[in-house]
Amino acid sequence: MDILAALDSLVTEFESGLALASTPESLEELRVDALGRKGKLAQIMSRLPELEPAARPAAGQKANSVKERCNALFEARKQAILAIRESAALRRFDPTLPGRAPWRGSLHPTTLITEEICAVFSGMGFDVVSGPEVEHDYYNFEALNMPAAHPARDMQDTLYITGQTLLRTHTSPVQVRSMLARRPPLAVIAPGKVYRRDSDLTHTPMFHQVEGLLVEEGTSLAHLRGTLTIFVRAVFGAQTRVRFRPSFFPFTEPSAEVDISCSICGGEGQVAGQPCRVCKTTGWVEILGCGMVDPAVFAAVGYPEDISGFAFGMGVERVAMLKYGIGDLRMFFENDARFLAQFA
Ligand code: 2NM
Repeated sequence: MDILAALDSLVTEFESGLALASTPESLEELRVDALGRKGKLAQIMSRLPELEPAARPAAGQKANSVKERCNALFEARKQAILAIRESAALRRFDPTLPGRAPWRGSLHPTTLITEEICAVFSGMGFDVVSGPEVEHDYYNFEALNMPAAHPARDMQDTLYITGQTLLRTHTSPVQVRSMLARRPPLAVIAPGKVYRRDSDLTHTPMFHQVEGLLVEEGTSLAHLRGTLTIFVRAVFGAQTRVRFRPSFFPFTEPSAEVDISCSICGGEGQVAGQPCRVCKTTGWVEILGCGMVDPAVFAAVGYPEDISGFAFGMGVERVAMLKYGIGDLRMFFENDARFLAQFA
């Protein structure tokens, strides 16, 4: 074949080769094969001396335009292949697939249990009230039958701010404030943070309490027992048994501690033949303290001598631990997302 014809067929072959190539790699292979240093064009050009000297410039010019034409064809085909690839990638994105569920926060178990406790008492007509965490000595101790010299003050390891102000050691001062602000009959429940100078495996310097108070003429221990039994069965289930043990608090007389049948082993003392770690095989766990409000407390708030009422208090973290079988108090304060997400 003469050189000029060879140049023409190089272009046609290159063009049909490009049409068949479908990847940038095979395209590049074609380009090197046709236009590379040892490619077909170079081979054809090596035959230039075969031509008459006068015919050589025209052949050289044609070779150049063949090279340009091939390069242009190559570029166009390459862009087309890349465009196809991109649209294929777009088609692989399926907009009808359901999205990833967004990470949703959840309430802290302390909040959940506080709300649950308050909801049960709200249902029985108690008002939910709150008060300051920085308290005056008077509301935290004095009005609660714990005067300065009273040995009961030693029961509280108090965080003092000044001589007379302190971080409340229980939410009872809120009840005192409620009694001062209202007249009987009244029924209030006071949830909130309380502080004690105590820190070990089973005590934190801050924890949460819910305390309740009901004052109404003719209130008896039976009302207290009935109210707390309804509460316990609402939170721990209708099968839960309740027992009262005599106890002592400066602000109640008589006083009692309330045990419930263990929510983990159902009062059996064993779980799957193993000793229950929550009730330590006794089948009972202490859940709260309570009593009939001491007349000295009523005197401090100026209530009539013949009035009566009951009060009770419980630790929220403790209730949550018993309800959910949480073995370690630290879980409540570490804010490990894996722990918290289980209450979503
Ligand atoms: C408890 C146990 C017993 C209590 C008493 C009062 C008040 F202010 F009315 F006197 N509020 N809370 C009380 C009584 C709290 O917690 C273990």
